[in-house]
Amino acid sequence: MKLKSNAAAMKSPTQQYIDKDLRYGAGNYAPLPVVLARGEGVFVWDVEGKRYFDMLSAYSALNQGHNHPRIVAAAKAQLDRLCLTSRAFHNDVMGDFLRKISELTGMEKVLPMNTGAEGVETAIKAMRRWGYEVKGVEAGKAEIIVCRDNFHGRTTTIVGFSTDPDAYEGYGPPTPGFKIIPYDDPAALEEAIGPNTCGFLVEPVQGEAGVIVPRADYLNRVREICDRRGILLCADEIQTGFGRTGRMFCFEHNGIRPDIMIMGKALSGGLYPISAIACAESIMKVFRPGTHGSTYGGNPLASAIGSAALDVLVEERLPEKAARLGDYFLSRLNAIEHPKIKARRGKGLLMAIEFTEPLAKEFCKKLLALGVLAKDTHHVTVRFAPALVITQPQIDETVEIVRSALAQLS
Ligand code: IF1
Repeated sequence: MKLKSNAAAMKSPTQQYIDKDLRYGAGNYAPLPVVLARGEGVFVWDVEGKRYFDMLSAYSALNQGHNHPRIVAAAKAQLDRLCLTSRAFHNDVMGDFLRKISELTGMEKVLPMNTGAEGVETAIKAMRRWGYEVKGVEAGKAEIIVCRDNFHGRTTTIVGFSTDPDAYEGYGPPTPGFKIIPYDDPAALEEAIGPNTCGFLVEPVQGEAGVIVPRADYLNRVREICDRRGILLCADEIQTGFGRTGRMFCFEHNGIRPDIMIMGKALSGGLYPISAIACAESIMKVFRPGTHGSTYGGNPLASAIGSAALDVLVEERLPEKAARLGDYFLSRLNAIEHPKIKARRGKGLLMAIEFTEPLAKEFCKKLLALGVLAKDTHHVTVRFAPALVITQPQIDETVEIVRSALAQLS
């Protein structure tokens, strides 16, 4: 008894927290050995009081920065008033939230859900029903085209059309009705479309694949093909949306609009899981009472948080900031010389360094020791995606740490 508590006392607070996670948690993640306790803007602090630059921003959920005071205040005010009603009744917060999404996206109708994956599932249902009810696809035959190396979430249907074995292996049988084509290849889309095709689901920049930015006119060509062939273009803006790439939505760089937009992550500024799809009434009308829903979707707390999160993006002009500071950040990364860096790329404040060999994890561990949090993907790539509230001096400081970590690489 005494021995045991002595042994526990000798462990660092960090190790004690980690031990508990490992003891009780499922092994579906392999986090870096840091335990975070507080966040503010671009910074987080661990349980021992050490400060880090957060270059992951919860995979772009924190575009507004950790614990943005305005979003936190909106959440607290709503917590004291009303949190959940279910959609069996109206609430006095959701309407304004949906109006703001409609105005930002230029889409007539909005359907709120919770997680990104649910948003994607909602879009899949919308495309299929549109296929049957509007396009006239034969019952049970609807087909959706997706891209190789996609990441759209973790449900069984979504991982069923993943090409990453880590994501799909052992979870079959896959949901039928999906066709996989190469990314950034308009000709492949043209060829894949058949009489039963109802839509094309695509990420404007592939995040998990390693920040793969397609050719500049890719989305324009995709838009033209979808129009001409009569299928829906559905953009997954869950990671690229809300200012991350330098425009409010990434497809705005191309001056086009998808038919269905899926959003999530920064829609809540990191306070709560909120997702949504937005589209024209002619598509959204396929959902009638009882045909889709969610207990928490559009709840008053989520609506208040989402409403404030959108106000912050607009009023602090975060998309413009991401464009300007993203160019600056990437130019600073480009100025670093290192024999093992193969590529540096990005759009706005969504950037990545790719190594010539699997050094990404080791690099992230060096960054961690020096006070920068970043995440490796596919062994060779490290993403940099700070909160859009980051300042130029903070970028300079981060880049100096990146330089030091690179110098320490074996
Ligand atoms: C995890 C990745 C990023 C997404 C796009 C839908 C979803 C995501 C474009 C689903 C979610 C997250 C999930 C998270 C890791 C992260 C991720 F590395 F796995 F791929 F960001 F790049 N569409 N991406 O990026 O949204 O249901 O999670 O809310 O650990 O799975 P969700």
